[in-house]
Amino acid sequence: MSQSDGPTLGIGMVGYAFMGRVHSQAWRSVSAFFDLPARPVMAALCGRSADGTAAAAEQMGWAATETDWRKLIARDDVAVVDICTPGDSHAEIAIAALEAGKHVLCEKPLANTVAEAEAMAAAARSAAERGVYAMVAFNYRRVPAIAQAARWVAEGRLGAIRHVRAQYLQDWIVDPEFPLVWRLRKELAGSGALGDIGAHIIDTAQFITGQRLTQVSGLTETFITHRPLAGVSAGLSADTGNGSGAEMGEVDVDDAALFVGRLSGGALASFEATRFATGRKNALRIEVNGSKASVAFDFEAMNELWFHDHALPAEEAGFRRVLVTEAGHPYAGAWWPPGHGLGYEHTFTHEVKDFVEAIASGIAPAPSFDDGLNVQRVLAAVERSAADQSRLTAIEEV
Ligand code: SOE
Repeated sequence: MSQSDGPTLGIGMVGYAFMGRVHSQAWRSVSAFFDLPARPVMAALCGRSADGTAAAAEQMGWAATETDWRKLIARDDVAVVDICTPGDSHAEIAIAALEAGKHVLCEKPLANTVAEAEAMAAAARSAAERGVYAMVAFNYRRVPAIAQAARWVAEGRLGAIRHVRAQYLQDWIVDPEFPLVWRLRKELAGSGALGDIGAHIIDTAQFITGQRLTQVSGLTETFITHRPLAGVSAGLSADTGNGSGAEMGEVDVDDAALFVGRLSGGALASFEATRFATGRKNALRIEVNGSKASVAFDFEAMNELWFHDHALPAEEAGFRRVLVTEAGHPYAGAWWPPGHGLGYEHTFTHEVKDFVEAIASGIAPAPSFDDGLNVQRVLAAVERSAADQSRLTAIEEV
């Protein structure tokens, strides 16, 4: 029986900017590469602008449009609500969708505050009892190399985990003329680099090690405190939305966050999330050092995983490159022959594949909203720590 004859799963998506585009690509492609228990149907796209949403739906392959997310949730042809909006609307939309019996995929970070995340997690736990599931879109768990690293840790290949060294390095706002887009406004994004990309390395570190952070201590900095005002909808683009951009607005979020922490298994961890790493575009990097072996990864070479086997004689040891494109590697077998490689968008296809399978099997997907709440609590702890300057020890000048 071809997939076109089998059961379907109506998808409704809210938002059609960068995340909406990459999620659309995932929903559009997943059935062509994975045999799913139900075929996703791109039923409706929701956005505030009727014209913008209609154009996006036409280009991205959505069958219908809505301009009110409440109507999207109410549609009978929508069984899954995919939330691709800024964080200030995640809680309201997700809770209403879950209460309406719709499965929810929500972009990260889960929310803009711990209180919102707690309410979302409670709604998800209640919904799961009714067979309605929720997942957070921490897509980097679905990079084959990162999933393979987690496998090796779980198999004991690295031994006792001693260190996690995680960075997420970007440089898209180094220019002081880059406008005050929504990712730079606390009321919309909740925080700056810390929540946007720091959330990813927190989840990735916890996913690979299978451990959770128990304590953190951090620093944050805002290097450029005022920027030209932008159109609210502008996400990553430099679209000021208001012509000259002469009027300036205060930046009320962090440009960079550095923090250290202890993991529940005793390892020490360091994290760096910055949008000012000039020359680094989307460098999610993580290195895990164990008593028996280490792994190292850089998203800017996302098909490669570096492995050091400490059991080898020192004369032979050192990090060797594993090309994570074999059929036996996570997800890779669904795509191309070894060596052809995958990209950023494939991680979202893997994400929706796992979500559809979880829904069909009645097994709650991961990362759950509880996992998202945990990350939210880490973010809040870093912010509290960074706000307490008394913890810093000044160095006397010579
Ligand atoms: C901007 O920092 C951004 O688009 C993040 O919001 C995404 O989560 C990340 O995958 C790429 O960079």
